Amino acid sequence: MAAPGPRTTPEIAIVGAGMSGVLLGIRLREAGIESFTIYEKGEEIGGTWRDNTYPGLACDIPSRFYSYSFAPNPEWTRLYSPGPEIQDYLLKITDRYGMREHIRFGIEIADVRFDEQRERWQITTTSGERTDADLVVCATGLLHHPRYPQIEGLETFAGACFHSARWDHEVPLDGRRIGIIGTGSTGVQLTSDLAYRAGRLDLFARTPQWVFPAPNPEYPRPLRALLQRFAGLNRPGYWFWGRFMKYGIGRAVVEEGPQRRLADRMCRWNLSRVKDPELRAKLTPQDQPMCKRMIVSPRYYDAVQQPCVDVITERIERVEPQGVRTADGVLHELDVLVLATGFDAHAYIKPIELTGPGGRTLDEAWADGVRAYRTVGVAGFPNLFFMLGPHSPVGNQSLIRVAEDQASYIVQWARRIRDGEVLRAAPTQEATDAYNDAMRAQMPQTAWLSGCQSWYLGKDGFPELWPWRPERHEEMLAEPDLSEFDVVAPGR
Ligand code: NA7
Repeated sequence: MAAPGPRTTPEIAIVGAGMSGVLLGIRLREAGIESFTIYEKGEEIGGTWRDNTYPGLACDIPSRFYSYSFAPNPEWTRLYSPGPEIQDYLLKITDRYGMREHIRFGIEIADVRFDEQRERWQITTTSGERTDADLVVCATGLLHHPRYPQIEGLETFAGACFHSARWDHEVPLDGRRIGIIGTGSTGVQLTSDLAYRAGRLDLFARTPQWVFPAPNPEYPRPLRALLQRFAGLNRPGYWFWGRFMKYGIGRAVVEEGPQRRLADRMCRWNLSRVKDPELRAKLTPQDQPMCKRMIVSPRYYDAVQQPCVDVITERIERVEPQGVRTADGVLHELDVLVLATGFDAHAYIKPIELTGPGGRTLDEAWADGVRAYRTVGVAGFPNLFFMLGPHSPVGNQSLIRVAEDQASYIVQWARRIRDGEVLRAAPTQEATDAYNDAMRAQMPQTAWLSGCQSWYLGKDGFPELWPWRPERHEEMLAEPDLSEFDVVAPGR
């Protein structure tokens, strides 16, 4: 039986209206493709920048570079902007590029399965609505599912208790006894803010982390006005910070060399600023800098030296109605308990059920560990792409830059479908295996396997990050390599 004819108006379903889903919409429209829908389960765009509203929230990438390359933002107030500014920026871009008319808010996708007869994906929402798509893109984000700790008695706490990504703004903070569990980027940013507001702050630090002392200067008003007036002046900032990240930390995390040594020294020097030797010992990590995601903060060590702050490294035994009891028997009485315990970065599209041709599910395909093709495709799953999917995080780089590489790659496939060159295409198993083998061979050069636990590691203990220099990601996604795909043309 001949395959169906060309899909000149390909239906494209994008799941998620965060930074990457909106970006893909903008790029599709630029390519003259308007037949796309972005499904968003929430009531607003923004993904992680919509969900996270905790005090002290900021991006750890310089904002001039944490911007869409085609839409610089003259209004950034600081080198590392606060979270609300980033969400504001994303809202403006969504409106400026007319993306709202493509977004269906409040629609949660439950099931995506390939209909072999019609050679299309069939999508079912949680309310039972069904629709078809020629191309499905999972833009569901990386840091999306809060991870709640398994601590005995957590539910018995009598005060306010919430995850950092589900901040309860009704709860007063000033002058109160606040506990924070977790010392990742979130715990560090929270501490840097709450140390100056709390009556007492107990920081439960199971594993201390290295902190890079990047300053965070304010951009003066006259400069912002100038950048507003002359748009071209924004370009050097993007270029400079892009280079800085690419040749600095972008090298340090994936290879030995002067960048890694410098980052290492900067972190150690930063820690040496903690005067009290006992406190300094508590804050000294056992692993190498950058094994976990490097934390960027100019204020953290000043914050932990505030008289109201207590860094607690004793193991948490349980939570009781009055507070947290540690293994030494001490009860740390609290009014507010914040769980800065991170996210399940390995859920990807879950809880959506995804079933490809032959009834093979994505869970089955990834039973032995996550194996994607060049961060975007999956062998045996045609016309299915990921944005910020497996191995996408390019160590401490701007995920916007990473998403831009992926968006232009996906648009190239969408064009081929629209132009009748392709009906469906999936990466071959052989190409996928070769890519994953090369990645594994490279991993020992990175800093992530130097002996720590982190959200970078997948269930097979293998980091789900990009192990090469950032420019390799751009190169690998510059153009589809057709020899690595099983391609079916229309009508064949
Ligand atoms: P992270 O970086 O995953 O940090 C989570 C923190 O929570 C980390 O310090 C964990 O300690 C701690 N944690 C988790 N569970 C527990 C329990 N049960 N008891 C004590 N401590 C616990 O999440 P973040 O939100 O800070 O940052 C995520 C990313 O967002 C970040 O990397 C940036 O890219 C932006 P552990 O180290 O496991 O001992």
